[in-house]
Amino acid sequence: MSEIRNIVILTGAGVSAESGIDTFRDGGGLWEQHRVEDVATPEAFVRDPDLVHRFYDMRRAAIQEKEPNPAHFALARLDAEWPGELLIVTQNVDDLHERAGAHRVLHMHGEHLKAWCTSCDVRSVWREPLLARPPCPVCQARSLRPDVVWFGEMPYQMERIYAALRQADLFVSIGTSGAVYPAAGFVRDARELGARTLELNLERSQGSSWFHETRLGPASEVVPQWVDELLQ
Ligand code: BJW
Repeated sequence: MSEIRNIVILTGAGVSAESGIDTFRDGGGLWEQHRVEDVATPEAFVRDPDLVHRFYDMRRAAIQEKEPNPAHFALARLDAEWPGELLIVTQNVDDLHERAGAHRVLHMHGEHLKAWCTSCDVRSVWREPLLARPPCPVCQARSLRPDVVWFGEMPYQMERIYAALRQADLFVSIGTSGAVYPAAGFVRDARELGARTLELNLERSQGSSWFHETRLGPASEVVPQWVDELLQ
């Protein structure tokens, strides 16, 4: 492993599953009979803002009760001890990587614990419900929405992600189905740019054939094993 210096890690809902946070596409992937694709869009928010606020208020409250699991802690240890470049690109909107102690984390699909004011364009730390339309703490407009990236919107910090992928010697994907782009395309991008590619997942993802290596198992087991190997 001595030739590996720069690492990009992509995480998805599977890394938080054992913390008790539901994934999107396992077990039916429905919330009150709605598919995620029907609530996580700007069109859904225009059509039925109360429905969308209830969906996010419930999930924002729920994540504050959850705790990081051994996969989050192993990645935080890797972040602390890895001497080269490392970037954890998470699709997750929970804060469990940070609560486990990781610092080099980028939330490409936003964060549950932030609200975005569409009047003044400021993002504020937010832990409370939005259904009652509380005022923006900066401009007082009642225009707050969850600071998450919906289908059809541009994920955050794409330039920084692609810059890291260009430098990566190793790309590791953990607990993501490979169903949602552009994240689902990172393995192909990384591989074409010369990185070794590794998948850690409960089952093979949709883009599994792009990985040089796949290790199957629960994240709480396969991630700590892989981190131990890398740091030994
Ligand atoms: C375990 C485990 C355990 C379980 N241990 N593992 C047609 C073709 C191609 C693309 C498109 C298309 N039509 C439209 C698009 C684009 C669209 C898209 O991809 N749609 C698909 C449905 C096809 N994408 C977009 O619109 C994105 N924007 C965009 O493309 O902008 C233009 C652009 C162009 C070029 C460059 C850049 C930009 C935006 C996507 C936004 C996604 N938002 C959501 C909601 C976020 C807020 C919220 O949380 O509500 O993000 S959707 C949802 O899916 C969420 C997730 O981050 C994302 C990915 O899900 P994830 O994490 O993979 O979860 P699951 O449930 O799918 O999988 C769980 C995995 O865990 C499984 O593999 C299990 O095996 C595993 N697992 N337990 C280990 N214990």
